[in-house]
Amino acid sequence: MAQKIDRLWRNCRLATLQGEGYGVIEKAALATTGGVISWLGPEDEMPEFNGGETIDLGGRWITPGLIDCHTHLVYAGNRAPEFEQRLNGATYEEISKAGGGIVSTVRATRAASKADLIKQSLPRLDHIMAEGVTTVEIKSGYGLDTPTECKMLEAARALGELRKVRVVTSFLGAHALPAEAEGDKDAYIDRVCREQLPAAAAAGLVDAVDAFCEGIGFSNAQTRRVFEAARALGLPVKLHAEQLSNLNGAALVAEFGGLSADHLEYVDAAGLKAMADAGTVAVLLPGAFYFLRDTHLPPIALMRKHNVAMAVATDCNPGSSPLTSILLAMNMACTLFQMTPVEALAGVTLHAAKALGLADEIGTLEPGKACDLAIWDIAHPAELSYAIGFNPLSARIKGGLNA
Ligand code: DI6
Ligand code: FE
Repeated sequence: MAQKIDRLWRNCRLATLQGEGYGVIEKAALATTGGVISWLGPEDEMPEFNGGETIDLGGRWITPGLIDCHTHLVYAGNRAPEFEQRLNGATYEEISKAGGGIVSTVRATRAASKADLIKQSLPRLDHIMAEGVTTVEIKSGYGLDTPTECKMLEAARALGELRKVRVVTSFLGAHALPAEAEGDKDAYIDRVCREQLPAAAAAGLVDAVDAFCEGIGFSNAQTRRVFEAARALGLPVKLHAEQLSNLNGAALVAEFGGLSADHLEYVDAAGLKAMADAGTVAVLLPGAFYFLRDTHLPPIALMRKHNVAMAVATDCNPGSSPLTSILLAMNMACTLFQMTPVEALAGVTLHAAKALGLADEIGTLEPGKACDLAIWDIAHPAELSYAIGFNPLSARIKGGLNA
């Protein structure tokens, strides 16, 4: 009996991201049933299907729906004045030490209602989704107290209800030191571990736990305490590691079997070796490198040598990466970091899924995975990394439906 399906896309080309390179299937078709991919392959090998609408794609390409696996897109206000200060000579670290930077966004985010936070964040999400993103990670970290951290995570979850996109949340209470902590980082980490994180986790708002391990953030020992609290709650960890200096954060997050270590401009071979052994993904954030006019490149060749999976994300945030384009992040990964277009595409699909612990559900085109697709008006997948500021998306499919 013919297999029952809901929809069939035919006369298309697939970049499955399975096997070698793009995992191309020419003259292909893809079927969906109940929101998952039920069949894909060359059209001339297609079995007989029963039911469903057929869509002729006229040779267009299908990739997995893109995944932005590192964003801070929920926040209030913006930091354009700080951008101006930096161009008048101040550094990101100086601004941070003078009470600007992250804590200025904390002031604005604390003052905003949840509804206002959603309203201000929605256009950023819409812009990201318009380039074929079907899953987005969103961090807290501009609250730095229990009510505001929870408000941010609730806003993030609400965005996932308002739009046809999967939202994955990360708790980032250890992002910066709030003014009321009066310089006492250890006492603040106590509150993160004993109050903020347990409260946010109990409310079901936390998919993973992140921290900012950095001179202007928290030490390796303080980060370890956050990870121990996460472990006690059964939550996976990830880390902003080695962005501006090397505090051995990569090895630390790997020790905890972490999902990802992110940024990594200053990571060394020992950190990468630990990540490779633990299966921890390197999340590269060229938008922050670009916007901070950083010159210290992440060691991409060493990552390849150690077989560390590399993801790419926008890091959408008001201070170091006001970027809402995953395609531009891919372009920058190629131009600034010399990643290849196939690495960039794997970085926003296959490896981004792994960085979120969702490799079984999304990130490649294969039967059984969610039917989250991006359909492109392109002649070759390298165009996705090549163009600057051009969006060739033809359709975005979430769970088998146009979204
Ligand atoms: N590293 C970053 O690049 C962002 N957070 C972090 O820990 C910056 C966040 C900001 O400046 O608002
Ligand atoms: Fe970040």
